Amino acid sequence: MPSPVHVTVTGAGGQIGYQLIFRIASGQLLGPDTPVVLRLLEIEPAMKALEGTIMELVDGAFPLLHSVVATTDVKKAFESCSWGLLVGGMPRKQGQERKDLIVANAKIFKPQGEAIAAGAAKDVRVLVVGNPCNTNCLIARSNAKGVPAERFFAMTRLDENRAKSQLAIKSGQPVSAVSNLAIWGNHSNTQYPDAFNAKIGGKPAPEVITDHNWLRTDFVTTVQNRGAKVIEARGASSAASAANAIIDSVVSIRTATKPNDWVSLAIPSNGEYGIPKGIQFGYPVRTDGQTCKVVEGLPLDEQAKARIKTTTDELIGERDAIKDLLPS
Ligand code: NAX
Repeated sequence: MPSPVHVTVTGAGGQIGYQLIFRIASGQLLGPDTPVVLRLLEIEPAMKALEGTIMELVDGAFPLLHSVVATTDVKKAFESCSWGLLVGGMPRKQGQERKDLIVANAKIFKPQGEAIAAGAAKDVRVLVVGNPCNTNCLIARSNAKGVPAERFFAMTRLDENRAKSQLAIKSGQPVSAVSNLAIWGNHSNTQYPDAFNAKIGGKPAPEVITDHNWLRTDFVTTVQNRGAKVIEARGASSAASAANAIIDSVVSIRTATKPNDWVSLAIPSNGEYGIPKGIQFGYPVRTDGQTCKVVEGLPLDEQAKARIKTTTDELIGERDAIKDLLPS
């Protein structure tokens, strides 16, 4: 057996944590040959619930689960960590302004970035899920001195998966036939799910779905507002599908992208498509399993450009709201 890989999950006692950690323990994150040490970070009031979840982990008798560390100490949580899954955060309170939520969460992600720099493994890679995930990722990344920026990702995969399923349903094809689906920008309701560069059964999606008005309007708003619809129906936000998207994201980061396809990840902008450098932006991305690159040169019509500008402006506003937490 190879040495175990340390995987840190923050907010492990929350509802996504409950869906996620069993899948990691079963080998779905890092494959069937890699033992894992789960390092679970929570705040004090959630430790009791986490204890119960850990009892269930033990009761699962997972052969790949080497050991579990549960802690409220952010430094201890990230010791030797090769994969940091930053899920935990503060939910929006009634009447709270989005800006206040951003600032409250920002304060969580600064020390986590510092702890990653101080104690994580040399090969650490980090996926930020806790919202607002693009900007939380920017904060963690900026405060993780010495860790290359390209090791930080924010999650747009749930949006990609939602968008693929909508195209599959509309075209009557299986979801496995849908590829090349980019989510541009922020993981918020300003995101732009791009049907015009997507493919269905290898053909351009707009050739398969000829109702272009639907692709431009209802498709986009359905994907943008899917999270709110799930809350409305379930009385709680997406958890199992979010955990599933975390697994998909990590698998996509650590394995080579299929030929001619791409995946959706928010990575630090290097100015591709005219996006300001440094913001954590959802792009179409390809990887060889080590280095991720933005797929450049995709055609974007005027409406796509306008939508991308809207989501870019939102990210710039979020960055400006937390600029005090970014090291100068
Ligand atoms: P829960 O409220 O169920 O769980 C969050 C957990 O984080 C709680 O157990 C809480 O105690 C813990 N926590 C709070 N402060 C912490 C800190 N400083 N350190 C460690 N843990 C801390 O939320 P859940 O439904 O699990 O969602 C978690 C986050 O994912 C939220 O921010 C949510 O908005 C975000 N989401 C992001 C998605 C994405 O696609 N990027 C989709 C799903 C989800 O909405």
